[in-house]
Amino acid sequence: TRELSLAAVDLGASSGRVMAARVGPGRLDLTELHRFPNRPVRTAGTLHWDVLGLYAGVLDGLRAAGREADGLDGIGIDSWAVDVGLLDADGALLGNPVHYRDARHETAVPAVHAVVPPDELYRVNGLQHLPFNTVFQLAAMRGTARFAAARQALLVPDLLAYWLTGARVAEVTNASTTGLLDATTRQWATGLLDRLELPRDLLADLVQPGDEIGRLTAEVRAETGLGEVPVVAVGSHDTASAVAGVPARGDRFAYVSCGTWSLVGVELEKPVLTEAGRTAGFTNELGVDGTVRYLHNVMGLWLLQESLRTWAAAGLPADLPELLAAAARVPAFTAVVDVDDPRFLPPGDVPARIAQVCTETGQTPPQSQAETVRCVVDSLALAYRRTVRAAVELSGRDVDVVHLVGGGARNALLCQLTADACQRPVLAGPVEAAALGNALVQARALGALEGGLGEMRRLLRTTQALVEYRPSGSDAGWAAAEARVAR
Ligand code: ADP
Ligand code: LRH
Repeated sequence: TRELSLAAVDLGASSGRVMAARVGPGRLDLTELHRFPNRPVRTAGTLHWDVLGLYAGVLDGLRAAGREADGLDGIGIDSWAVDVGLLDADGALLGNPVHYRDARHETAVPAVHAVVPPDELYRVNGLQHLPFNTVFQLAAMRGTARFAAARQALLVPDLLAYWLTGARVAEVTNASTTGLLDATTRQWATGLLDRLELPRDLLADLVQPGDEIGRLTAEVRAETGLGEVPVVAVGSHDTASAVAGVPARGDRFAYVSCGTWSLVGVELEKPVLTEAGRTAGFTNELGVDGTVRYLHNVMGLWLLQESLRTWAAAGLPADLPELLAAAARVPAFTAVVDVDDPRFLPPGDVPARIAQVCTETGQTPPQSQAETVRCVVDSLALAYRRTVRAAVELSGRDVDVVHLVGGGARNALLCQLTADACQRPVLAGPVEAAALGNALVQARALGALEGGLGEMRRLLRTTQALVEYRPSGSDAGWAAAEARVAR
């Protein structure tokens, strides 16, 4: 075993980054080489991802990685889930991938459920019902000229890997977010595809984290100055990489992968496909090394991001650390909302929507920006409380600690309130858990590390700085606040 230089490409809904990792026995260093905003673009009524802009950012980052490290041993790519690019018979991209926050997907929900009722769908795919799951997106596109020309649908990391290597694959952790993967057999659910009249060959062959996807093409080598570097499949769903990057000891832990979304749950060996889990909104996504990420999508820091965007557009202060400092001085539970209210999903004036929900639930709406931020942070901690409790009850896995990873680990107010709300210690960090999980899977595949997730996590614990928040205060305030959030 030797030390390797790796590039971890991690595309979140708010920004993309290319990180350089040095990994070997006892060593795990991560440096940010290139970060670029991920700004959705609306054209002719449809919200898109600017996927060519993102790919250009990836190439810039890889060029920098090659320069800094004097060559690279491997590249891994992870991104947000569910969204796909359609390729025509020549392998050309048919338009920009549609953003999961576009409202059109949900028009197909009744049509899909008419063919496969929701409880039956869940028994096969084990997925939390979200109106933008790929199965609904594809059904919504049926009948369009674009769909008629499509021969293949590639998830975003697979699309980027295709452009880098020429190889078309479907990495399994991200495939598990489509609604078209059988949660039990872990193969494409051909029965579902047939019933929904979606062509089987629309989906590429599955690969596992650790498999080599291909080597950089001559074109990419010329663009980046790199050699024939392998692109290695990682947990290409960012949440799969982030959970691999949780520095847990043993299996009695819950996690909050806290970025644009907050993915809250536990890690299991086998899926839980119960009706109780379905109605509670729990998903069985696949993780690295055959694990199951039994979790619920909580609306997450999106509520803050979108509030800041609204305020900035109105010329109001929009500095997050300053607003959080002000929110820390607002009394707790002035107002609380159910962050999972579907009205918060689409882009728009989130502070106005929060005010409306408060009015509907008989609470005085926040009177200032600081009160709005406090309402969001209290309400997120409250959602983590009920979700951790539900994950424990539904899975039977007890937990002693909550690991909070991703950008939210920088939010000390949120971390402390999460410890208070969950009545458990919170271990915050690493912020770049997804990039670390990405790099660790590559490092093992390329021979620089041995062992399973336990060994990877041991390396994380010995190399990454973590902050512990102890639970404080009484549970009574949280229990009362919980009762106020009308579900
Ligand atoms: P994604 O991967 O979904 O794009 P990240 O994991 O990068 O998201 O997290 C971004 C979020 O992290 C921001 O929306 C913000 O709420 C939070 N964050 C980033 N920096 C800070 C900071 N200095 N203080 C508090 N929160 C922060
Ligand atoms: C987080 C994430 C989440 C998905 C959502 C679409 O970035 O991948 O796990 O549900 O984006």
